[in-house]
Amino acid sequence: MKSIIDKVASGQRLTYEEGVRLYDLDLFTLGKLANDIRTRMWGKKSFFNINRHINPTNVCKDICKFCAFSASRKNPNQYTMTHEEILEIVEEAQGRGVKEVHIVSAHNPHTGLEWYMEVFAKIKARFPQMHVKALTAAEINFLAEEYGKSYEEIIDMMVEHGVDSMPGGGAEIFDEKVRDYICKGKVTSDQWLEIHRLWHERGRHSNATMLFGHVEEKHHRIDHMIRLRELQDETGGFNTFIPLVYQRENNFLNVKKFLSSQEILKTMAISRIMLDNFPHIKAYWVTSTVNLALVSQEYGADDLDGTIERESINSAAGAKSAHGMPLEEFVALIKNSGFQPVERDSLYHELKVW
Ligand code: V47
Repeated sequence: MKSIIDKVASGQRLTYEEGVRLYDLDLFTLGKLANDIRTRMWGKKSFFNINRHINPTNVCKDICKFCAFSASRKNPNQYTMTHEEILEIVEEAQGRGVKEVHIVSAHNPHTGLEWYMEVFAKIKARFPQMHVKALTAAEINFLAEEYGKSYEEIIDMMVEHGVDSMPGGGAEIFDEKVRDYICKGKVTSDQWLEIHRLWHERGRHSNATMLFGHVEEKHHRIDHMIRLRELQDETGGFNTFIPLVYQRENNFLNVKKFLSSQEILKTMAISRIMLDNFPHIKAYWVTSTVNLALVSQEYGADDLDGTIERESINSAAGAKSAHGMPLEEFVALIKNSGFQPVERDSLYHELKVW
């Protein structure tokens, strides 16, 4: 173990095997190693943005066992927003100072490709300053398959219609066996990585998530991180890694075990250590709880996402995020935990130190 600790302390990259062994370290040793890296990179800064999540439809062709958001036997209330409804949300949000809309939908085969794409152009035409973060690799794969297009063609359309950056959703867990069990038929791991590679080749940025705390084992998490690290070595296009804690309510995975706070913090710290080429690690308060996200700032995380305003995917599965968080409260929580709240734009340019 000492050699692994020495390697991390001297800034050397860990192998897959060493990454798996990190889980055997005690929480405080891991925290210290991760916090040293975080402090070297960002000092006491904790980044956030003023954003609005919009989930325009929950009608989905795919069946992911962990998902409580898509309309199904457990969630019979289907909805699909019109473009006007989406634009009204963006208008109200802009009025409150929101600078990014994060738009993620289910895979709805009834709307047509235009419904997905044209709303971005309409947003950009009416609100040119608004950053549009939209379409996960899972949605892009769905649109390509459904409408007989290549990934390149869908990505060209995104660029033409004004999408600025891609969110990190749909990555789940890359291990093929686990993936087959939790979300068979959805975008494969290789496809997810390929789509992000193509997006990065256009000079664009994206994020990467990892859904953990369900049926996967610890070594699957390390494998997931290594696959991301390899792509990042090639493209440098990822901004942030976001470990998403699995929420257990209203879905078909039926996981009984509870992930301990200790393991969530360890995973946060291990992400910071393993992903030495990712600028940011995000503690997404929606799935980790606010308090644990604040503690995560001392375990490698330097970003807390944002105010969110409304959120449907994770809150459908039990997260306490349906109504976001008021800006003043968000800033006060970061300050009270001993960190410096830095409002950023979607690409991590610093806008205001609060
Ligand atoms: O891809 C679905 C996850 C993701 C559950 O890029 C669940 O900045 C926990 O990707 N328990 C969507 N998670 C959210 C997402 C995201 C969130 C915040 C920031 C960014 C970013 C991206 O939510 C899905 C899926 O992995 N999810 N069901 C669940 N039961």
